[in-house]
Amino acid sequence: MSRLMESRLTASGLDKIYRKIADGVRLDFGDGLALYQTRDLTSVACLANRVRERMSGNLTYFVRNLHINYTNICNKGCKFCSFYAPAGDPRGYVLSIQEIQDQIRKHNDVPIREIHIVAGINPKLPYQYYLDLIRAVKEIRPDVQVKAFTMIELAQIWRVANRPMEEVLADLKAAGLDCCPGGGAEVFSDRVHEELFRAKLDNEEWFDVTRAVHRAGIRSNVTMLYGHIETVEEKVAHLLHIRDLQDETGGFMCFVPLGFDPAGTELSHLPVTTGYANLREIAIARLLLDNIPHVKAFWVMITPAVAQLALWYGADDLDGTVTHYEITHALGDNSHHQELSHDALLAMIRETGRQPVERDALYNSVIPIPISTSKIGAR
Ligand code: V47
Repeated sequence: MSRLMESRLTASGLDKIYRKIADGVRLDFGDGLALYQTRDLTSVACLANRVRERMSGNLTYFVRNLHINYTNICNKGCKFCSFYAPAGDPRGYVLSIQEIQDQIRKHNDVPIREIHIVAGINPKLPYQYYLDLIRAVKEIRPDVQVKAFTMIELAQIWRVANRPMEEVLADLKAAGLDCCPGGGAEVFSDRVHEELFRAKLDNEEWFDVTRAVHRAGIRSNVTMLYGHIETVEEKVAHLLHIRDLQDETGGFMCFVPLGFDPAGTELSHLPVTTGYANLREIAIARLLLDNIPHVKAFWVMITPAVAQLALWYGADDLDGTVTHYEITHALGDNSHHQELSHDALLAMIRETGRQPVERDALYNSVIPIPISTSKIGAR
């Protein structure tokens, strides 16, 4: 470590954490608080980047993907959500299997690797709908991987199936489910749960569904929604809960921090998360989640500009080309068309000196990675 960096880390009180990271010692709750307390984000980033490069070298992952939201009708009434429509609301929709296939067919000429499918909790949908949905995707695009259903949706699918969770997961796998997205985790705090998303699974139930999913051999991602009413202590506890669960199951592929977008929600008086806050969440997550292989900078929510910087703040994944995203509108024009071309993503990554790796939903590289270019600084 350079003298400059050493004195900087000492001045910001992070020297103890630096030593732990250098020695491979796990950070604890107090370290998490210290990382949130300092304003010296450059030092936090320097530590996070060290861990990022230890875990992923110079590689930065991205995927050619599509998002499909099969229904916006939802009975959960989460205060942070602008996407949902309660039953009977004229904005409510359910996509038919035919409509879903039509959406996918529009991208027939694109070598998509992942289709990300999530939606509201619509109790009218029968068990068969979920199985048909996955089969319908695989029927017309057998080459793509289906990343579908949050733990909240899986609990609902289990409810309507009225069968043991193990059998439901086996059916979904047989239909073509490859992995699950990380949405719906929000913040594992009873207080925030009660205040913002009381009708949803509680934290223990979320862990139980995740355990069942991982036990069934289905890997998943995990998120944290920040920038609303949560405290720093609740964020550290959330990250440590994820770390504990990963020690137990090993089934998480990627952590995805999601900055709260207040537009159109019951919390619209709150400010939008800043670039500083977004980068800080990525860096601290990289440091605390020492057992999760990837940390995602989801450009749709934090903007492409901040996502690009995040590649030096702990992130090693930019998600993907996307095209259409209904949950939030980071590009600010209020349209759901949110897309980065394959070339734009490559250019964004290369400009930072990182090595792009096109991946599938399970983080397999689409083309073998040349060893010489995976080294830091190689061009
Ligand atoms: O579950 C809802 C969140 C999630 C808002 O797994 C909001 O790779 C911000 O989970 N402002 C869905 N966030 C998105 C998601 C996701 C996205 C990209 C990649 C992956 C992955 C997962 O969005 C929801 C909820 O936690 N959300 N409303 C809002 N107003």
